[in-house]
Amino acid sequence: MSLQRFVSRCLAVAVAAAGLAGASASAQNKELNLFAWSEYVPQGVIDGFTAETGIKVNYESYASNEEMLSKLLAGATKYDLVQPSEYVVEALIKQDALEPLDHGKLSNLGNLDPAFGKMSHDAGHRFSVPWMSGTVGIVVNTEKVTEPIRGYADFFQEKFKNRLVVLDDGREIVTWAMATEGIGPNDVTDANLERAKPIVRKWLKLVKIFDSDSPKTSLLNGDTDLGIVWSGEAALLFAEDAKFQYILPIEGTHQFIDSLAIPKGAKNADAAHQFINYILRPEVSKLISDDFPYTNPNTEARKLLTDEQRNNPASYPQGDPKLDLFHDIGDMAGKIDAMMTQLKSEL
Ligand code: SPD
Repeated sequence: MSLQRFVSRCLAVAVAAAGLAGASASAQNKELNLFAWSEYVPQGVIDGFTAETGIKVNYESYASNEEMLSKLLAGATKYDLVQPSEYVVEALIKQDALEPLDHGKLSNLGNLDPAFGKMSHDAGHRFSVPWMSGTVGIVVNTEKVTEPIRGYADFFQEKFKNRLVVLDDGREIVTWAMATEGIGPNDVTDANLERAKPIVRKWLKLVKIFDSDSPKTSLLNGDTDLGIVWSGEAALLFAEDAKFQYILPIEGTHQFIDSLAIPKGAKNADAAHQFINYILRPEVSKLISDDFPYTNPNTEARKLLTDEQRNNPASYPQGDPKLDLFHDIGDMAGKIDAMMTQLKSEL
């Protein structure tokens, strides 16, 4: 065979291979398996993305970081995009469980508030892009509860037994108990867990409903009068009726940053990048705020919000509240789970 024929045959093989690879890449990126928090992703955003790109989005939801982690790390299903909070992004990066983001595919990254790119869990958005930020705080139905409620110690009182809804989230609950002892949210040690344990035991007996999906529901329908909830839930309550006041506990509370990230080995990583870039558009990000009014990390989207949205005290807190991000606490997370399971089994 002549050299020329050999080269042209090699080229033909290479082109065919590239065609096959392209075909399989495009087949692969025609769907997106999104694993995200419940009550957080508007159907309109998913539909808009599909209409524009032809990519079908399979949205499966979870109610806690721990639930997401256990399914993700079990590896049974392959997700293309997950939505962990800051301390879980930190843990997943340490475990080398995330794909680095290709910033060349994220032309809308510059719309984000630069402050979010300086946070230690993922400085420079190497692996994650913020979806929404928020706080954990107290909602008081002021028509039913007239005494001042300033923090966790005021909230968990015997007289409020069976009138309380709280998040069903062990790390959060333990943090509240530690805060009443002056212990920071990231100082989770065996000794500090032992200090928190009797407090949590007493508190759990006062709670009527544990609900991380939609804690606003029981407050709205009058089944509970006080709640410790995600700020976006509180913002929806306030927008519905100003009798629902949001208080950031004086002992301090969690500021969370929930972000999109691509698990290592995701089959549809290109579709995942397209989705991330799509939600970074100001008008799309505003749609998320319209349905789920957390703190929008997108500077350009914030400009599109109404005054009513920007002035909602749960979405955009005023003053100088004591807020902390959570950090990865390694094996102590399992110890919190075990303690919470034991205390709940005593109820
Ligand atoms: N329904 C959406 C709730 C999002 C809450 N994310 C924060 C988790 C911090 N533990």
